[in-house]
Parts: sequence; structure tokens; C-alpha cells
Amino acid sequence: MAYRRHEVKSETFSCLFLCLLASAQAYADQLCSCESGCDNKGVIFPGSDGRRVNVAYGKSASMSSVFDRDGGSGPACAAVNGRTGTVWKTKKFSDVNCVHTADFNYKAWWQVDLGHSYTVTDITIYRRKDCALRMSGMGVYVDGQVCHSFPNRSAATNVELLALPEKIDVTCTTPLRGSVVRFEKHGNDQTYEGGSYIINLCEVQVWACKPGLYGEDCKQACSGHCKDNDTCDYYYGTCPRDCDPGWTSPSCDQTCKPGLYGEQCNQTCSGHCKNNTCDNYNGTCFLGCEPGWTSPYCDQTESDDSTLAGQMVGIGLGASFGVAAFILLIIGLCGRKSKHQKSSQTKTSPSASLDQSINTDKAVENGLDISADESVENAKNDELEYVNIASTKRNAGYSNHVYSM
Ligand SMILES: [Ca+2]
Repeated sequence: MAYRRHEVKSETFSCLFLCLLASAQAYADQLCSCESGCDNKGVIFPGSDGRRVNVAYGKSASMSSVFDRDGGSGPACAAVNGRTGTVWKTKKFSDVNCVHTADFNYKAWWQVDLGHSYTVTDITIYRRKDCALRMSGMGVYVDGQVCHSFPNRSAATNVELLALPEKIDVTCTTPLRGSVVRFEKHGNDQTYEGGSYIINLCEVQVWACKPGLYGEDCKQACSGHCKDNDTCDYYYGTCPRDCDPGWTSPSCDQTCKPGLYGEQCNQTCSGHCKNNTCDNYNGTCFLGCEPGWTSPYCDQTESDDSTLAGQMVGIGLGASFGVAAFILLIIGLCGRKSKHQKSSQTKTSPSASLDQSINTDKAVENGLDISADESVENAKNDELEYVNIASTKRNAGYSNHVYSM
């Protein structure tokens, strides 16, 4: 609460600072301008009353006409700005806190849109202090349904009307569901004298329980199982939409019937849970299974389970044998390849290697660009020539010289 007061106080100073920058007239306008935020943020008013909350506070309001003589009416939102003073003032006094419909506006109305549908029962009205008779012929409606009706003026009812307190607590004759609370004159007093056709309201409070509470004096707690954390109806405690999975009844305060579970309780347990009791949320058998059944949902037989286990073992062994066979195949292929390479190397002619070596050396030595076939052929010719020369020289007695070449 201390933080709240500090927060509001800061807003008040900020608001007043901005407002004082303007002229006195502009300040008066600012004070009651719904758009400026100065009118209701500068007031310590949390909008709640113990277990209840005023759901009209700061909401969008409208009215049939505005009494503008001397700035005698605030805008429609002046009746939901959180300020409950009942002394009517014009802008001349810089404190326009009440609404006032215009002259000769018969069948006048004022309304507030709560922005959300509520079950409305209790409404508090702060009327204008010096105009009790102007509550005559006033109907209070919730989405067009009559919540309360003040009597028309007459010699008999004037006493009753004049005895109205400045703060009037109204209880609807029956709880009404709706989002728009409207005050509308239905009286027959259409004379200017007394101005009984005029609507004067200084504050309207529409009460609902704080979220999570409902019932008389808001003493009961919602079930806590409304879908998506919806708060329950402030009067009946019912959930506005569905329940969380596993819960049922208008208030979502009962679990699914035995044998059912899940969203809207439309799923069926396996039928083999012990005591036919499965988890109302996810259908698991938290008490265990009947004999012969298994799995978290008790929807598999134990034989199925063992068969499955056997199948898993078979698959495992098969996979192992397959891997081993593959490894052996790879080893075998590698062995054959190795032997083949060795065999190929063995079958390669040394003379061919020699021929290639000679050919390459010769080609480099001669600086010629010749093909490999030509090189081989040339090398063979050179070798033959070499043999012929050696043979010739050997025959000529130069064999030692030849062998020394
Ligand atoms: Ca007010």
C-alpha cells in the first residue's frame, strides 16, 4: 500500500506540474479531461473495497448531453474518475467532479462501458448533494435489463426522494449479466422547475469480486480450474469458457467421472487400470494395472510386452551378426586386393622398367619431345645398336674397350 501511495503521489505532482504550465482555464479543462489522465490519476483511489473491486473506475463513459453553462458539467467520465465529492461546482471553482445533463434534455441518459461482461448486483451512486429530487424517475440498467428504478416525483414520493443519502447503495433485484451500466430518466417530469429531468451524478461504482473470488461478500474462492486461468463469474463462480483438462461442471470444481479423462472429459481410460481409475488429466493408471496388463496406461498385455521384448532382442542379435559379417567381408576384400597388387607388381617386366628409364633419360638428354611409345621403340633400337656395336668391336678385338664403355 505504501508503494501505491508513493506511485500515486508522484503521478499527482507530475500531473499538477503539467497542468500548472497551462492557463487557469486550461488547467480547469485538464482537471476533468478524460484524455489527460489528470482527473483520476491524481487521486488515491485503488478502485477496490476489501474483497470487491470497482469495475467502473476509469472506464469509458458517455452521456446524452452536457450542461455547459459556466462549465457546469464535467465530461461523462467525471462520474467514474474515482472522486466521490458530492458538492457541485462549475469550472469557475476549478473542481468539476460531477456530470450534469443539459437544459431541456428530457429522457436524458449517462452510461459506462465496463469493457467486460460481469454479473452485476451492487452499484454505489454518489448523487449531487443539493439535488436529491433529481434522482426521481431514474432507471438503472445493465445491458438494458432493469437493475433498479427510483420513483417519479409526487407528493408522496418526494419525502422518500429527499431522504436519499448522498451515497446510495443499490442492489439489483436480480443479478444481471452485462457490460454496460446505464442511468436513464423515464419520469414524467418535463418541467424546468426543479429540473427533475436532469441527471446529476458525481460518481458511479459498479462492484464485482476481486479476481479469484465470488459469491456473497466475495467470500468464496473460484475453483482454480477454469481454462487458461480465466477468473470465475463474480456472482456464480462459474467459468466463462471450458475447464482445464480433467475437470468438469460449470464451476470446473469436479474431476471427470471414473473411466474418463482429458479435455472436456471426452477421453476414455484404457479399462484395465486398477479400480478403473486413471489420472483425470493424462489417463495414466496411477494405482497400477489389472493382472495381465502393463504400460503407464495399462493398454498392453504382458505377453505383448514379452513378445515385444523378444523382438527387440532378436533385432539386436541380428544387427550384431550383420555388423560382424560386414567387417569380415571388408577384411576379406582388403586381403584379396593386397595379394592382387603384389601379383601385379611381380608380373611387371624389369626390362620394361629399364626400357622406360632409358627412354626417359634419353629423351631428357636429347631435349626431344617424344611420345612414350616412341621412347620405348627408340630405346630398343639403341639397345640393339649397342649390342651390334659391341658384337662388332668384340669381333674386332676391342672387347675390353667395349665392356669398359
Ligand atoms: Ca467523480
